[in-house]
Amino acid sequence: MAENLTRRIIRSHLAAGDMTSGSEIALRIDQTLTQDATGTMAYLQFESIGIPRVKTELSVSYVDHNCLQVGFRNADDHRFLQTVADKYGIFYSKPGNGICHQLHMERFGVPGKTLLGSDSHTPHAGCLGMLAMGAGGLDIALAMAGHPFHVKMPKVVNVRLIGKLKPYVAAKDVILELLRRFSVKGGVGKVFEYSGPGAASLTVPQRATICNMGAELGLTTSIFPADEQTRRFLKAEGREESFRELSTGEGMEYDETVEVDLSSLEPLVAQPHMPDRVVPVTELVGKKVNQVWVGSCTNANYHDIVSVAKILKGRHVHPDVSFSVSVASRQVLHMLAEEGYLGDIIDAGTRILELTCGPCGGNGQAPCSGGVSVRTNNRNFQGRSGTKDAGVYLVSPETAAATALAGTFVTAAEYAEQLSDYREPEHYYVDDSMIYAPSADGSKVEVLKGPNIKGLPDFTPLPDRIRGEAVIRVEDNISTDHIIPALPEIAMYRSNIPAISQFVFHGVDPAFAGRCQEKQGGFIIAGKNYGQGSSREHAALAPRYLGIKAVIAISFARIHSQNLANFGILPLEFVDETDYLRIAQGDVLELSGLYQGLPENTIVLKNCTKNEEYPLTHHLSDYQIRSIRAGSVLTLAARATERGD
Ligand code: MIC
Ligand code: SF4
Repeated sequence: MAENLTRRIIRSHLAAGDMTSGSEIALRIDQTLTQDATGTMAYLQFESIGIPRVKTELSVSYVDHNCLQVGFRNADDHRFLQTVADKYGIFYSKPGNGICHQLHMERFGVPGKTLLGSDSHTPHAGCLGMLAMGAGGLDIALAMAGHPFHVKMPKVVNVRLIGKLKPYVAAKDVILELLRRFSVKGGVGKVFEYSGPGAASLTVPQRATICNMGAELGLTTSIFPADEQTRRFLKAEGREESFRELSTGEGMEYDETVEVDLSSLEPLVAQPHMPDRVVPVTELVGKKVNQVWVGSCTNANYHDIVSVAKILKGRHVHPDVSFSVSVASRQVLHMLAEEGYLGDIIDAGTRILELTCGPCGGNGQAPCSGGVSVRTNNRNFQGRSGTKDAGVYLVSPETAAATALAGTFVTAAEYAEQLSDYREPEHYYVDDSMIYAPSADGSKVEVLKGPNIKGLPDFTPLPDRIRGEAVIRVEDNISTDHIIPALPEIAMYRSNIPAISQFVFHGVDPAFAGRCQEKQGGFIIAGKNYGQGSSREHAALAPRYLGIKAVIAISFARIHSQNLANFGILPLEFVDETDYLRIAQGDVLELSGLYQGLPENTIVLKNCTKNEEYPLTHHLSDYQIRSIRAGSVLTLAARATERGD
């Protein structure tokens, strides 16, 4: 049996480690991407490592998240990002050019390469046969400095697709079906590698939607073969020379196989407040809707918006619905304008938004109180939209457009005819004039930092004994949106850790930051899958600033546990998950003998209030233990640079 594509790419990029699933490997990274909300920290960290130029084949800095620009902070951050990119050898995509994942797919992704991005939806580029992973900004900074990326060797699952989608059933319904089957925890420690005749029938942008939202399954990443579809897409982008054939599936060895018959799928919807609360749209037919938004990196590509335009053409949005569209890239917007589709969308009574993430992370378009909002993005955690008591429902663009017209949930089945003649363009319009190449010699470039850009906090080394209170106890599936919301009034402090730390658990327990300051930090106690969702390292950095020393959970999401370890917070797990229930907020807890107990994995948590002991475990590598002891990965990396390693 031949080796699968994921393992082939890993093998060809392996810097260290043993490729047995679950053990730590170090991977060479070819390309990196950042976006503005995580990029500011990533570049401050890169600067602090002290290297004159990035060592990757390609690094790109996109600006797409924090673009509302209420006050000076976002604009200052953008200026910082542009100058720092120019100085250190990074391409810079200006705000207005589009959303990072869509742009990377269009202009830079290359089959067979590795990509690390400071955004959890970086696996989007798996649509091109790349091994693309999300990580915290610090991991990206280290990758740009030439360090390999440390990750657990994943299990590889073959997702065999057979059959063909009906015209009103979309790629979004494929990934919603997988979320329905496997849940938001189902993909942890795994890669989904797609194969089969159904996969061959999907275009690159359709594959992108599926890979993108694999992040919601908790996957390390997702990948499609690089085949004729890939060649056609790269050719249409004027980049056929980047193509290289890479197959998946038949004759290859996998840890598991799953089959999905595309022809059996019907339109699906993820209900509030979790992407895996999936039911058929037909179950909600008749339910009134207040708002519909088509947009985001998941579903605002050319095919998506053309389908929306075809459904809207000659019709008008329901009077009780606020309908908005954000296109994912300038290339797509230009084509829609030229081909008349934009006119059909405007005529239907649509609010046209900027080419950014926008409403996805609550940057504008918050729904009305108790509202029903139907969206095409990937996450619907409570409060993420900006209205805590609103319910966000995730659907395909086709379902969204049909629903906007009806004013209640409906599928796009009645538009099947209009949708069935879609063809991918032979040529995409290409205009890279909003992507700036860096200066050949960056030594004279001045990096401009506004007053909102604060330096990095100090990372003091880990003591052998930690004592403190359980300052909060939270449930299962706490996302980073619960820990540090992406809302604009908070996200504008992404480059200012002291300020953003005041918002930790803002929507869950607004007294948290004050309590931490009063108690000088302590412990977070959590249920399963703690830290799912985004890659934002602020969900670790800000608690660390508040004095949190360990998070003790039943289990963790991959990127977040890595971020905790990067910044010197211990991610520890209960051996007996019922012990989670024995700890109450305010209990005084103690961990001792850490220097010996961490390498031996024999840590015991003492509950001094109840006089009980709970055995703990961890999945930290030796490298992570060393970095936690040193205070952070950054401390270790800076030492290595000083030594000239
Ligand atoms: C998200 O979709 O949650 C975000 C906003 O893109 C985050 C990144 C961030 O918090 O800046 C992500 O997915 O990693
Ligand atoms: Fe932007 Fe939303 Fe995509 Fe995150 S998920 S990159 S906020 S569009």
